Amino acid sequence: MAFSTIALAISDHVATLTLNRPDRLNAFTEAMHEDLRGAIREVKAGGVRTLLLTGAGRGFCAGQDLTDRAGNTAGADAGSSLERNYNPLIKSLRELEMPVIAAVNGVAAGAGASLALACDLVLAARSAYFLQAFCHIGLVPDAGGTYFLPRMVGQARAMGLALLGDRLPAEDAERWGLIWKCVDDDKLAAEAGALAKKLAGGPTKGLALIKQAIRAGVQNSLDDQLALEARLQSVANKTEDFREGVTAFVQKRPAQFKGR
Ligand code: LHQ
Repeated sequence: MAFSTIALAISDHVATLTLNRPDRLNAFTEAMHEDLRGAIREVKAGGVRTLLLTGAGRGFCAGQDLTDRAGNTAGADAGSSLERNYNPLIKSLRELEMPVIAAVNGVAAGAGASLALACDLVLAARSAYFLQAFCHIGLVPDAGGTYFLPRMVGQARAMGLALLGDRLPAEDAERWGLIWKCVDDDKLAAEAGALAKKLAGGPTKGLALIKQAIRAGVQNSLDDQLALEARLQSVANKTEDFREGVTAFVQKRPAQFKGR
């Protein structure tokens, strides 16, 4: 499928999805949402074992394109745009049965920051920053922002970020536990690529179950979480990759996981 606002490259079980409107810092438009739906369909169609999201040019994503008429930005109902576009996007990324990595190459603002935070692992270039831009235009953090932030950095920091809308540099984001890792700008693409390759060679079904368990652990009681771990472990335990992992351990060789 050909896309006009993003690029999708699939190689060695890694899908690299690049937001590609660099002159607008990759801000979301209605057309981009349509492209993203198509790309996620392709990723789910088979063979992909890790998704890597990044941005073209100097930004990662500046959130909603505030000039996109089709996106009903000014005057029309932002809530319906969220229900139609953003909420399904965030849910579909969270539910993908494979690791999803964000390589944040530059500013991640508004819903662009939420997009990054919806990913399982976030790497960011040292010069990148996260910006809860919503308060500057009289809006509420959306696309999951008010869900992710307090869970990831606690109430005090979430409130400060959302009410003040100051830039949070990548190094602080790492220190605060908002992201996995901050790396030098010139190393971001290589590090993110290496991470994606490593994860794509992993036991994909088991990794998907890990995502599910860690997410549920944030809200479950200990009893519920212990029960969930038992259920998920019986699923993991029936995969071909589990058998391969144990066999490889016994035979003292690296495991060759197939994602099955
Ligand atoms: C942009 C944008 C942009 C259009 C940069 N739109 N052109 C909202 C409403 C409805 C439905 C659902 O959800 C939402 C959620 C949201 O995401 S609301 C938050 C929307 N985003 C923002 O408010 C961020 C606006 N952008 C900025 O504050 C700055 O551009 C940042 C801080 C991101 C980057 O600043 P600079 O590095 O100084 O770059 P710049 O401002 O010069 O931007 C470069 C170009 O990109 C510029 O165009 P130009 O023609 O002058 O070169 C900007 O106008 C354009 N651009 N963000 N969101």
